[in-house]
Amino acid sequence: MDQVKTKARVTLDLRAALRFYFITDEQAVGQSLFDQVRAALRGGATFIQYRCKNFISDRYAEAAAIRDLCRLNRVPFVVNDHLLLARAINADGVHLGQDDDSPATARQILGPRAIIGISVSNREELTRTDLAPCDYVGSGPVFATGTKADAKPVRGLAGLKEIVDSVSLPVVAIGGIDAARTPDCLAQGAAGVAVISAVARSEDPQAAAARMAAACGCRPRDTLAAAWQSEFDLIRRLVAPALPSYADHPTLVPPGDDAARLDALNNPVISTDTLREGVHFHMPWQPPEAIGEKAVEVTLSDLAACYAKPVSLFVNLGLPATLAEADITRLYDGLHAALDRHACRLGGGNIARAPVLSLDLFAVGQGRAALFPRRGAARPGEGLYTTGPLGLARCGLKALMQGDHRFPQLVERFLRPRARFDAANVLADHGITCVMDISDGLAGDAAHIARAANLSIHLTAERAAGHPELQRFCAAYHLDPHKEALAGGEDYELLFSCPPETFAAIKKLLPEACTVGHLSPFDGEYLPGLPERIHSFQHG
Ligand code: 3NM
Repeated sequence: MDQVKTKARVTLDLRAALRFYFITDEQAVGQSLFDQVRAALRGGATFIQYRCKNFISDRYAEAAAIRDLCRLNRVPFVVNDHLLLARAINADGVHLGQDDDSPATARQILGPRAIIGISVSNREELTRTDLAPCDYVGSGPVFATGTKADAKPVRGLAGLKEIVDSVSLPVVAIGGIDAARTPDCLAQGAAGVAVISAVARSEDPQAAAARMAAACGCRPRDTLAAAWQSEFDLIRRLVAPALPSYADHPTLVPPGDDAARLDALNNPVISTDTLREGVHFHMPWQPPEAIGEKAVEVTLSDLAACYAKPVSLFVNLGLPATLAEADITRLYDGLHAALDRHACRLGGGNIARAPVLSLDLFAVGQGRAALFPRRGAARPGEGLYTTGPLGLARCGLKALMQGDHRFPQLVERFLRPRARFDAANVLADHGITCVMDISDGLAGDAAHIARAANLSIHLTAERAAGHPELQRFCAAYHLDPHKEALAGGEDYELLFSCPPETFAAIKKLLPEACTVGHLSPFDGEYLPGLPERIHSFQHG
């Protein structure tokens, strides 16, 4: 047979991900499709296909929940047949049969990054299939299957090998496969095996999935559910990297006892923060280390805004049972890295099960004796300023969600903001008394100052929107950079007010600082003339 070669779009990662491919079974009794996927993932499935021939819109929420579960586990999630459902649900891709929409149409609708799979049973189908837009081929039935009513004639291992040898795309074997038959399929050069009944119709789907994972040479997923029995062990391992550093940190008894003891702190300053998956961070777009780092930075940012030097941080972690233990360790790697950066120590904390990953953080810092900035200290006639450009993090998240790699500085700002202790020191040295960090967006945070000081603020965010990459991003996506700067939260720059001549001196030391408003006596509106409605990140 002629070799049907196509340009490989597929990365090695996709080939590896196809190893243990689970497909949902709408005929299975007593188990929802969500339950099936959860069991398959816990057992070690590396790829999930949502197959629901009788899909009706009532099932949308379940399909979306399965997608989220796959994202949480970093396992690709594709939809069988329903191209528009794949698009609506923002799946990672689609798997098409010979009689479905064409791969070219799928590529057009789902975009360049989508995973597109196509079923090819035999030589005749291969010659009429346009493989160019495809990323992988599903080939079967290798063995007799009772699961697919309209299955083609059985092709056997030789038929599978024929397809594997004819295409340069990874091939997934399907049809009547179980753990015992898996090695034979892989021996034909298949990248992986796809199964329905071997997992979904087994007495114990998770154990069956673990058997399949073992046959595929994949490790069972090391989830917290498995690690939970050794909770104290987990805590010890998470805390261990910090312990050597306590030797030179006299203010603290290290974690491990019932409570931490801080030696007498002059002017203690305390702040708390909460971060929840799906609200404050998003596992699909943020690596666990970055989530850990950011959690620390945003909590310490409140201390920076109060001129306090960080001393210790307490972390209460809510962990979903589906989270891999390796991801928790990576989260703590990020946490320790950020704590080290600020010479801050982990004071202790707690771990509990939770429906989604959540972090409640509590920071203790040492304040300055004579200076504790207050929002209400702003005065009419002063200018309002930030320590750097705004809107970057907001647009960085948008770029990440689009899979657009052209804006690294924006993405970096979203992923790894830094608490501005450097800038806070400059402001403190200039005696600035009204400071806060920008976490909810300039408009929202300026309103806090206006309310606390009972004055009106005329915002002018054009200069804060001047970052060249932000300008390029907004041009590419037809957005107004001014609005992005006004609405964008999570930049964690400091917002402060002072007389213009003081700002001139500060600007010499913080060249990125810029004017964002002017303060005047209250005229009936806190933020007069604010353009349209500004959507800031307001979390309930
Ligand atoms: N497609 P089981 S065979 C969905 O030959 C499907 O393309 C096939 O189910 C093909 O693992 C099949 O229970 C059913 O045999 C696979």
